[in-house]
Amino acid sequence: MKFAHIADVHLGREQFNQPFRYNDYLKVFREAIEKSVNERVDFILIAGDLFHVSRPSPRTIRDAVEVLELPMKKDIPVFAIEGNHDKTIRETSVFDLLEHLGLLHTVGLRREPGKGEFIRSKKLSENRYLVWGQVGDVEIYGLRHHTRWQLIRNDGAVNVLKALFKGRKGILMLHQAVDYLAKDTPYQDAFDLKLSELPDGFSYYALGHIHVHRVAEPSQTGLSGPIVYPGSLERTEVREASHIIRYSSRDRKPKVIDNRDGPKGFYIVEDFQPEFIEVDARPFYSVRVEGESKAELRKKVEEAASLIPKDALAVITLEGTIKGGVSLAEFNDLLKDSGLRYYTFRSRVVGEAVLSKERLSEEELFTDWERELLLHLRVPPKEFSEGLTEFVSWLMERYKKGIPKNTPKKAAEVQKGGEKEETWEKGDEKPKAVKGPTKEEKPKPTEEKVPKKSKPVPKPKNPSSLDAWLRRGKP
Ligand SMILES: [Mn+2]
Repeated sequence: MKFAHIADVHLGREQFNQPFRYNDYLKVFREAIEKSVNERVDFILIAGDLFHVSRPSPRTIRDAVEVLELPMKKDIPVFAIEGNHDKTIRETSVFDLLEHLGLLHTVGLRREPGKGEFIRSKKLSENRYLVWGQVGDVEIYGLRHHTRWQLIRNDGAVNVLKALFKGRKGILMLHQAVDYLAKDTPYQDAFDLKLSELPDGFSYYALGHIHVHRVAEPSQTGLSGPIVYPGSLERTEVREASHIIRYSSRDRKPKVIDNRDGPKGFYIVEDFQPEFIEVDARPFYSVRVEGESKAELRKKVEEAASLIPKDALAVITLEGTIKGGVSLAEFNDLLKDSGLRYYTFRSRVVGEAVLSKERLSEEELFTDWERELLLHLRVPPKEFSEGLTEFVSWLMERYKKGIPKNTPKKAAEVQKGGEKEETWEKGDEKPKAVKGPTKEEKPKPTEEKVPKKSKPVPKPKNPSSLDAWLRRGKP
Protein backbone atom coordinates (compact mmCIF):
# COMPACT_ATOMS: atom_id res chain seq x y z
CA MET A 1 0.00 0.00 0.00
CA LYS A 2 1.47 3.29 -1.15
CA PHE A 3 -0.01 6.75 -0.92
CA ALA A 4 0.91 10.43 -1.27
CA HIS A 5 0.38 12.92 1.55
CA ILE A 6 0.12 16.55 0.42
CA ALA A 7 -1.00 19.56 2.48
CA ASP A 8 -1.24 23.36 2.42
CA VAL A 9 -1.26 23.91 -1.33
CA HIS A 10 -2.87 27.36 -0.97
CA LEU A 11 -3.87 27.34 -4.62
CA GLY A 12 -4.93 30.78 -5.82
CA ARG A 13 -2.55 32.73 -3.65
CA GLU A 14 -0.77 35.70 -5.23
CA GLN A 15 1.90 36.16 -2.59
CA PHE A 16 3.24 39.73 -2.28
CA ASN A 17 0.42 40.67 -4.72
CA GLN A 18 2.61 39.28 -7.51
CA PRO A 19 0.65 37.44 -10.25
CA PHE A 20 3.68 35.23 -11.04
CA ARG A 21 3.34 33.74 -7.56
CA TYR A 22 -0.08 32.37 -8.56
CA ASN A 23 1.69 30.28 -11.21
CA ASP A 24 4.41 29.22 -8.74
CA TYR A 25 1.81 27.82 -6.33
CA LEU A 26 0.03 26.05 -9.20
CA LYS A 27 3.29 24.67 -10.65
CA VAL A 28 4.35 22.87 -7.45
CA PHE A 29 0.85 21.44 -6.99
CA ARG A 30 0.97 20.00 -10.49
CA GLU A 31 4.48 18.67 -9.78
CA ALA A 32 3.38 16.96 -6.55
CA ILE A 33 0.36 15.35 -8.24
CA GLU A 34 2.38 14.27 -11.30
CA LYS A 35 5.09 12.72 -9.12
CA SER A 36 2.42 10.89 -7.07
CA VAL A 37 0.77 9.53 -10.22
CA ASN A 38 4.15 8.47 -11.67
CA GLU A 39 4.92 6.68 -8.39
CA ARG A 40 1.70 4.71 -8.98
CA VAL A 41 0.33 5.46 -5.52
CA ASP A 42 -2.91 3.77 -4.50
CA PHE A 43 -4.43 7.05 -3.32
CA ILE A 44 -3.61 10.70 -2.58
CA LEU A 45 -4.36 12.66 0.62
CA ILE A 46 -4.76 16.45 0.71
CA ALA A 47 -4.74 17.39 4.40
CA GLY A 48 -6.37 20.83 4.17
CA ASP A 49 -5.80 24.27 2.63
CA LEU A 50 -5.93 23.01 -0.95
CA PHE A 51 -7.21 26.52 -1.70
CA HIS A 52 -6.01 29.79 -0.22
CA VAL A 53 -9.58 31.04 0.21
CA SER A 54 -12.90 29.24 0.63
CA ARG A 55 -14.32 30.91 -2.50
CA PRO A 56 -11.59 30.45 -5.09
CA SER A 57 -11.77 32.32 -8.40
CA PRO A 58 -13.09 30.54 -11.51
CA ARG A 59 -9.51 30.45 -12.80
CA THR A 60 -8.28 28.75 -9.63
CA ILE A 61 -11.10 26.21 -9.79
CA ARG A 62 -10.33 25.50 -13.44
CA ASP A 63 -6.64 24.96 -12.64
CA ALA A 64 -7.49 22.68 -9.69
CA VAL A 65 -9.79 20.64 -11.94
CA GLU A 66 -7.09 20.28 -14.58
CA VAL A 67 -4.52 19.02 -12.08
CA LEU A 68 -6.92 16.72 -10.23
CA GLU A 69 -7.94 15.11 -13.52
CA LEU A 70 -4.46 13.54 -13.69
CA PRO A 71 -5.06 11.03 -10.84
CA MET A 72 -8.72 10.61 -11.82
CA LYS A 73 -7.70 9.39 -15.28
CA LYS A 74 -5.52 6.75 -13.60
CA ASP A 75 -8.30 5.73 -11.16
CA ILE A 76 -6.29 7.02 -8.19
CA PRO A 77 -8.75 8.36 -5.59
CA VAL A 78 -7.99 11.65 -3.82
CA PHE A 79 -9.21 12.16 -0.23
CA ALA A 80 -9.32 15.64 1.26
CA ILE A 81 -10.34 17.67 4.28
CA GLU A 82 -10.92 21.40 4.50
CA GLY A 83 -8.34 23.53 6.28
CA ASN A 84 -8.75 26.83 8.06
CA HIS A 85 -8.22 28.64 4.77
CA ASP A 86 -10.74 26.77 2.65
CA LYS A 87 -13.42 25.71 5.11
CA THR A 88 -16.83 27.28 4.82
CA ILE A 89 -19.96 27.49 6.92
CA ARG A 90 -22.10 27.33 3.80
CA GLU A 91 -23.96 24.18 2.88
CA THR A 92 -22.05 23.72 -0.35
CA SER A 93 -18.50 24.63 -1.18
CA VAL A 94 -15.95 24.22 -3.94
CA PHE A 95 -15.16 20.82 -2.41
CA ASP A 96 -18.71 19.71 -3.25
CA LEU A 97 -18.16 20.79 -6.82
CA LEU A 98 -14.88 18.85 -7.09
CA GLU A 99 -16.55 15.86 -5.43
CA HIS A 100 -19.45 16.03 -7.85
CA LEU A 101 -16.96 15.96 -10.73
CA GLY A 102 -15.40 12.84 -9.20
CA LEU A 103 -12.09 14.60 -8.59
CA LEU A 104 -11.89 14.16 -4.83
CA HIS A 105 -13.70 12.78 -1.79
CA THR A 106 -14.17 14.88 1.34
CA VAL A 107 -13.93 12.80 4.51
CA GLY A 108 -15.23 13.82 7.93
CA LEU A 109 -18.63 14.78 9.30
CA ARG A 110 -21.23 15.28 6.61
CA ARG A 111 -24.92 16.01 6.47
CA GLU A 112 -25.46 13.20 3.99
CA PRO A 113 -23.85 9.81 3.57
CA GLY A 114 -20.98 9.74 1.09
CA LYS A 115 -21.18 8.10 -2.31
CA GLY A 116 -18.72 6.14 -4.37
CA GLU A 117 -16.64 3.01 -4.58
CA PHE A 118 -14.03 4.22 -2.07
CA ILE A 119 -16.41 5.83 0.43
CA ARG A 120 -18.02 4.44 3.61
CA SER A 121 -20.48 6.20 5.93
CA LYS A 122 -22.00 5.71 9.35
CA LYS A 123 -25.02 7.57 10.64
CA LEU A 124 -24.21 9.25 13.98
CA SER A 125 -27.33 11.31 14.54
CA GLU A 126 -30.03 13.16 12.65
CA ASN A 127 -28.30 14.74 9.62
CA ARG A 128 -24.85 13.70 10.78
CA TYR A 129 -22.73 11.04 9.13
CA LEU A 130 -19.15 10.03 9.63
CA VAL A 131 -17.74 9.59 6.13
CA TRP A 132 -14.42 7.89 5.47
CA GLY A 133 -12.41 6.38 2.66
CA GLN A 134 -11.56 2.75 2.09
CA VAL A 135 -8.85 1.56 -0.28
CA GLY A 136 -8.08 -2.14 0.02
CA ASP A 137 -7.93 -2.78 3.75
CA VAL A 138 -6.86 0.76 4.67
CA GLU A 139 -9.43 3.14 6.14
CA ILE A 140 -8.95 6.88 5.73
CA TYR A 141 -10.56 9.05 8.39
CA GLY A 142 -10.41 12.79 8.78
CA LEU A 143 -12.00 15.93 10.14
CA ARG A 144 -11.86 19.45 8.78
CA HIS A 145 -10.07 22.17 10.72
CA HIS A 146 -11.61 23.17 14.03
CA THR A 147 -10.62 25.62 16.73
CA ARG A 148 -9.19 24.17 19.91
CA TRP A 149 -12.23 24.93 22.00
CA GLN A 150 -14.49 23.15 19.51
CA LEU A 151 -12.43 19.97 19.91
CA ILE A 152 -11.34 20.07 23.53
CA ARG A 153 -14.13 21.09 25.88
CA ASN A 154 -14.63 21.48 29.60
CA ASP A 155 -10.91 21.90 30.25
CA GLY A 156 -10.05 18.68 28.49
CA ALA A 157 -12.75 16.46 30.01
CA VAL A 158 -14.40 16.17 26.59
CA ASN A 159 -12.21 15.35 23.61
CA VAL A 160 -14.28 15.34 20.43
CA LEU A 161 -11.54 13.63 18.38
CA LYS A 162 -11.19 10.73 20.81
CA ALA A 163 -14.96 10.31 21.00
CA LEU A 164 -15.42 10.48 17.23
CA PHE A 165 -12.58 8.15 16.24
CA LYS A 166 -12.69 5.71 19.15
CA GLY A 167 -11.74 2.22 18.03
CA ARG A 168 -10.99 3.35 14.47
CA LYS A 169 -7.73 2.53 12.74
CA GLY A 170 -5.86 3.24 9.53
CA ILE A 171 -5.12 6.84 8.62
CA LEU A 172 -6.31 9.96 10.44
CA MET A 173 -6.19 13.20 8.46
CA LEU A 174 -6.38 16.48 10.44
CA HIS A 175 -5.62 20.14 9.82
CA GLN A 176 -4.44 21.25 13.26
CA ALA A 177 -1.21 22.30 14.99
CA VAL A 178 0.00 19.67 17.46
CA ASP A 179 2.19 21.22 20.16
CA TYR A 180 4.90 18.54 19.98
CA LEU A 181 5.71 19.44 16.36
CA ALA A 182 5.02 23.17 16.56
CA LYS A 183 8.39 24.23 17.99
CA ASP A 184 9.95 27.11 16.00
CA THR A 185 6.74 27.61 14.02
CA PRO A 186 4.08 30.31 14.37
CA TYR A 187 2.01 27.77 16.32
CA GLN A 188 4.52 27.19 19.10
CA ASP A 189 2.35 29.05 21.61
CA ALA A 190 -0.89 28.82 19.67
CA PHE A 191 -1.25 25.07 19.10
CA ASP A 192 -4.65 23.40 18.68
CA LEU A 193 -3.88 20.02 20.22
CA LYS A 194 -1.52 18.57 22.73
CA LEU A 195 0.14 15.32 21.72
CA SER A 196 -1.84 13.43 24.38
CA GLU A 197 -5.10 14.72 22.89
CA LEU A 198 -4.66 12.83 19.60
CA PRO A 199 -6.67 9.60 19.43
CA ASP A 200 -4.35 6.59 19.57
CA GLY A 201 -4.65 3.53 17.34
CA PHE A 202 -3.93 4.92 13.88
CA SER A 203 -1.03 3.73 11.74
CA TYR A 204 -0.45 7.17 10.21
CA TYR A 205 -1.45 10.71 11.22
CA ALA A 206 -1.67 12.76 8.02
CA LEU A 207 -1.60 16.35 9.18
CA GLY A 208 -1.69 19.78 7.64
CA HIS A 209 -1.52 23.36 8.95
CA ILE A 210 2.13 23.70 10.02
CA HIS A 211 3.91 24.94 6.88
CA VAL A 212 7.30 23.29 7.41
CA HIS A 213 7.80 19.54 7.06
CA ARG A 214 8.00 17.65 10.34
CA VAL A 215 7.76 13.99 11.39
CA ALA A 216 7.35 12.60 14.91
CA GLU A 217 8.03 8.87 15.07
CA PRO A 218 6.03 6.51 17.34
CA SER A 219 9.21 5.94 19.39
CA GLN A 220 9.17 9.66 20.26
CA THR A 221 5.46 10.09 20.90
CA GLY A 222 4.26 6.70 22.17
CA LEU A 223 1.46 6.81 19.58
CA SER A 224 0.71 3.90 17.24
CA GLY A 225 1.89 5.70 14.07
CA PRO A 226 4.00 8.61 12.88
CA ILE A 227 2.61 12.17 12.97
CA VAL A 228 3.55 13.81 9.69
CA TYR A 229 3.36 17.38 8.37
CA PRO A 230 4.46 17.73 4.73
CA GLY A 231 4.45 21.54 5.09
CA SER A 232 3.27 23.88 2.36
CA LEU A 233 4.29 23.14 -1.23
CA GLU A 234 5.53 26.70 -1.80
CA ARG A 235 7.22 29.17 0.53
CA THR A 236 4.47 31.06 2.28
CA GLU A 237 6.53 33.27 4.57
CA VAL A 238 10.07 34.42 5.21
CA ARG A 239 10.89 31.74 7.76
CA GLU A 240 10.40 29.14 5.00
CA ALA A 241 13.11 30.79 2.87
CA SER A 242 15.37 28.45 0.91
CA HIS A 243 18.48 30.44 1.85
CA ILE A 244 19.45 32.84 4.57
CA ILE A 245 22.06 35.57 4.07
CA ARG A 246 23.52 37.13 7.21
CA TYR A 247 25.71 40.19 6.94
CA SER A 248 26.51 41.76 10.27
CA SER A 249 28.34 45.02 10.88
CA ARG A 250 31.41 42.97 11.85
CA ASP A 251 31.45 40.73 8.77
CA ARG A 252 33.59 41.58 5.79
CA LYS A 253 31.58 39.29 3.54
CA PRO A 254 27.98 38.09 3.52
CA LYS A 255 27.36 34.45 4.51
CA VAL A 256 24.86 32.25 2.66
CA ILE A 257 23.25 29.42 4.67
CA ASP A 258 20.77 26.76 3.53
CA ASN A 259 17.65 27.06 5.67
CA ARG A 260 16.75 23.90 7.58
CA ASP A 261 13.06 24.63 6.92
CA GLY A 262 13.75 25.50 3.29
CA PRO A 263 13.05 22.26 1.37
CA LYS A 264 9.46 22.07 0.10
CA GLY A 265 7.54 18.99 -0.87
CA PHE A 266 5.27 16.18 0.25
CA TYR A 267 5.47 12.57 1.38
CA ILE A 268 5.19 9.30 -0.46
CA VAL A 269 4.25 6.75 2.18
CA GLU A 270 4.85 3.04 1.77
CA ASP A 271 3.80 0.64 4.56
CA PHE A 272 3.20 3.77 6.67
CA GLN A 273 6.86 4.84 6.32
CA PRO A 274 7.02 8.42 4.97
CA GLU A 275 9.64 9.51 2.46
CA PHE A 276 10.00 13.23 1.71
CA ILE A 277 9.77 14.13 -1.99
CA GLU A 278 11.04 17.59 -2.81
CA VAL A 279 9.31 19.89 -5.30
CA ASP A 280 10.91 22.72 -7.23
CA ALA A 281 9.67 25.74 -5.28
CA ARG A 282 11.08 29.14 -6.25
CA PRO A 283 14.32 30.11 -4.45
CA PHE A 284 13.52 32.54 -1.65
CA TYR A 285 16.24 34.46 0.16
CA SER A 286 15.90 35.89 3.62
CA VAL A 287 18.57 38.58 3.86
CA ARG A 288 19.55 40.31 7.10
CA VAL A 289 21.93 43.18 6.73
CA GLU A 290 23.27 45.05 9.72
CA GLY A 291 25.05 48.37 9.55
CA GLU A 292 25.92 51.48 11.48
CA SER A 293 25.20 54.00 8.74
CA LYS A 294 22.91 54.35 5.77
CA ALA A 295 25.90 54.15 3.41
CA GLU A 296 27.10 50.92 5.03
CA LEU A 297 23.62 49.40 4.73
CA ARG A 298 23.35 50.35 1.05
CA LYS A 299 26.76 48.91 0.22
CA LYS A 300 26.05 45.67 2.07
CA VAL A 301 22.59 45.27 0.51
CA GLU A 302 24.18 45.47 -2.95
CA GLU A 303 26.87 42.96 -2.03
CA ALA A 304 24.37 40.53 -0.51
CA ALA A 305 22.02 40.85 -3.50
CA SER A 306 24.84 39.92 -5.89
CA LEU A 307 24.76 36.42 -4.32
CA ILE A 308 21.07 35.87 -5.10
CA PRO A 309 20.04 34.16 -8.36
CA LYS A 310 17.99 36.33 -10.69
CA ASP A 311 14.81 34.28 -10.57
CA ALA A 312 14.65 34.36 -6.78
CA LEU A 313 12.51 36.23 -4.27
CA ALA A 314 14.22 38.24 -1.54
CA VAL A 315 13.02 39.74 1.71
CA ILE A 316 15.72 42.08 2.96
CA THR A 317 15.65 43.12 6.59
CA LEU A 318 17.75 46.12 7.58
CA GLU A 319 19.14 46.15 11.10
CA GLY A 320 21.32 48.36 13.23
CA THR A 321 21.26 51.51 15.29
CA ILE A 322 21.42 54.56 13.09
CA LYS A 323 20.83 58.07 14.39
CA GLY A 324 17.57 59.37 12.94
CA GLY A 325 16.67 55.89 11.60
CA VAL A 326 16.21 55.06 7.91
CA SER A 327 13.26 55.18 5.56
CA LEU A 328 12.65 52.19 3.29
CA ALA A 329 11.97 54.53 0.36
CA GLU A 330 15.69 55.31 0.40
CA PHE A 331 16.44 51.67 -0.41
CA ASN A 332 13.77 50.71 -2.91
CA ASP A 333 15.68 52.04 -5.94
CA LEU A 334 18.83 50.17 -4.93
CA LEU A 335 18.06 46.78 -6.52
CA LYS A 336 15.86 47.80 -9.42
CA ASP A 337 18.51 46.66 -11.94
CA SER A 338 19.50 43.57 -9.95
CA GLY A 339 17.31 41.23 -12.00
CA LEU A 340 15.69 39.72 -8.89
CA ARG A 341 12.22 38.42 -9.66
CA TYR A 342 10.86 40.24 -6.62
CA TYR A 343 12.29 41.89 -3.53
CA THR A 344 11.02 43.85 -0.59
CA PHE A 345 12.65 45.67 2.31
CA ARG A 346 11.78 45.53 5.98
CA SER A 347 13.35 47.70 8.63
CA ARG A 348 14.41 46.83 12.13
CA VAL A 349 16.70 49.83 12.33
CA VAL A 350 16.34 51.77 15.56
CA GLY A 351 16.93 55.48 15.72
CA GLU A 352 18.59 55.35 19.10
CA ALA A 353 19.83 52.66 21.43
CA VAL A 354 16.95 51.28 23.49
CA LEU A 355 17.70 49.89 26.92
CA SER A 356 16.53 46.31 27.00
CA LYS A 357 13.84 45.69 29.55
CA GLU A 358 12.99 42.47 31.22
CA ARG A 359 10.36 40.82 29.04
CA LEU A 360 6.96 40.11 30.48
CA SER A 361 5.28 36.87 29.57
CA GLU A 362 1.91 36.76 27.78
CA GLU A 363 0.32 35.50 30.98
CA GLU A 364 1.50 38.54 32.93
CA LEU A 365 0.35 40.98 30.30
CA PHE A 366 -3.07 39.61 29.35
CA THR A 367 -6.04 37.97 30.97
CA ASP A 368 -7.23 34.61 29.61
CA TRP A 369 -9.91 36.08 27.42
CA GLU A 370 -7.68 38.82 26.13
CA ARG A 371 -5.22 36.16 25.01
CA GLU A 372 -8.07 34.22 23.42
CA LEU A 373 -9.17 37.38 21.60
CA LEU A 374 -5.64 38.05 20.37
CA LEU A 375 -5.42 34.49 19.13
CA HIS A 376 -8.58 35.16 17.13
CA LEU A 377 -7.27 38.34 15.64
CA ARG A 378 -4.40 36.34 14.18
CA VAL A 379 -6.67 34.46 11.78
CA PRO A 380 -7.09 35.86 8.27
CA PRO A 381 -9.93 38.40 8.03
CA LYS A 382 -12.08 36.29 5.73
CA GLU A 383 -12.69 33.69 8.41
CA PHE A 384 -12.96 36.26 11.14
CA SER A 385 -16.74 36.57 11.10
CA GLU A 386 -17.13 32.84 11.71
CA GLY A 387 -14.41 32.78 14.33
CA LEU A 388 -15.86 35.85 15.98
CA THR A 389 -19.27 34.23 16.40
CA GLU A 390 -17.58 31.32 18.15
CA PHE A 391 -15.58 33.70 20.30
CA VAL A 392 -18.60 35.75 21.29
CA SER A 393 -20.53 32.65 22.39
CA TRP A 394 -17.49 31.52 24.34
CA LEU A 395 -17.27 34.95 25.95
CA MET A 396 -21.00 34.87 26.76
CA GLU A 397 -20.52 31.52 28.52
CA ARG A 398 -17.69 33.07 30.52
CA TYR A 399 -19.76 36.13 31.32
CA LYS A 400 -22.68 34.04 32.53
CA LYS A 401 -20.34 32.22 34.87
CA GLY A 402 -19.29 35.54 36.34
CA ILE A 403 -22.80 36.59 37.45
CA PRO A 404 -23.50 35.62 41.05
CA LYS A 405 -26.24 33.05 41.56
CA ASN A 406 -28.09 35.03 44.23
CA THR A 407 -28.50 38.25 42.27
CA PRO A 408 -30.56 37.52 39.21
CA LYS A 409 -32.18 40.96 39.50
CA LYS A 410 -28.91 42.75 39.04
CA ALA A 411 -28.24 40.82 35.90
CA ALA A 412 -31.69 41.76 34.68
CA GLU A 413 -31.08 45.44 35.41
CA VAL A 414 -27.78 45.40 33.60
CA GLN A 415 -29.39 43.81 30.59
CA LYS A 416 -32.09 46.48 30.45
CA GLY A 417 -29.63 49.05 29.33
CA GLY A 418 -26.70 51.22 30.21
CA GLU A 419 -28.43 53.78 32.42
CA LYS A 420 -28.74 51.97 35.70
CA GLU A 421 -25.46 50.22 35.32
CA GLU A 422 -23.78 53.54 34.85
CA THR A 423 -25.37 55.04 37.95
CA TRP A 424 -24.26 52.03 39.93
CA GLU A 425 -20.72 52.19 38.60
CA LYS A 426 -20.33 55.87 39.36
CA GLY A 427 -20.55 54.99 43.04
CA ASP A 428 -23.89 56.62 43.69
CA GLU A 429 -26.34 54.95 45.99
CA LYS A 430 -27.48 51.73 44.50
CA PRO A 431 -31.09 51.56 43.38
CA LYS A 432 -33.16 49.98 46.17
CA ALA A 433 -34.50 47.20 44.02
CA VAL A 434 -31.05 45.97 43.24
CA LYS A 435 -29.45 43.90 45.92
CA GLY A 436 -26.10 43.59 44.29
CA PRO A 437 -23.07 42.34 46.13
CA THR A 438 -20.22 44.64 47.01
CA LYS A 439 -17.08 44.12 45.06
CA GLU A 440 -15.52 42.06 47.82
CA GLU A 441 -18.48 39.74 48.11
CA LYS A 442 -18.62 39.05 44.42
CA PRO A 443 -17.87 35.34 44.05
CA LYS A 444 -15.11 34.41 41.72
CA PRO A 445 -16.23 32.74 38.52
CA THR A 446 -15.89 29.06 39.20
CA GLU A 447 -17.17 26.03 37.36
CA GLU A 448 -19.38 25.00 40.30
CA LYS A 449 -21.35 28.21 40.49
CA VAL A 450 -22.28 28.36 36.85
CA PRO A 451 -26.00 28.84 36.37
CA LYS A 452 -26.61 27.06 33.13
CA LYS A 453 -29.74 28.18 31.35
CA SER A 454 -29.47 27.99 27.61
CA LYS A 455 -27.41 25.69 25.35
CA PRO A 456 -26.35 22.73 27.43
CA VAL A 457 -22.61 22.19 27.37
CA PRO A 458 -21.58 18.53 26.90
CA LYS A 459 -20.96 16.98 30.30
CA PRO A 460 -17.70 15.24 31.02
CA LYS A 461 -17.60 11.46 30.71
CA ASN A 462 -21.15 11.38 29.46
CA PRO A 463 -21.44 8.92 26.58
CA SER A 464 -23.90 11.21 24.85
CA SER A 465 -21.51 14.15 24.89
CA LEU A 466 -20.60 13.59 21.27
CA ASP A 467 -24.28 13.67 20.34
CA ALA A 468 -24.67 16.94 22.19
CA TRP A 469 -21.73 18.35 20.31
CA LEU A 470 -23.15 17.18 17.03
CA ARG A 471 -26.54 18.71 17.82
CA ARG A 472 -24.88 22.07 18.20
CA GLY A 473 -24.55 21.89 14.45
CA LYS A 474 -20.81 22.36 14.16
CA PRO A 475 -19.39 19.58 12.08
MN1 LIG B 1 -2.10 26.44 5.54
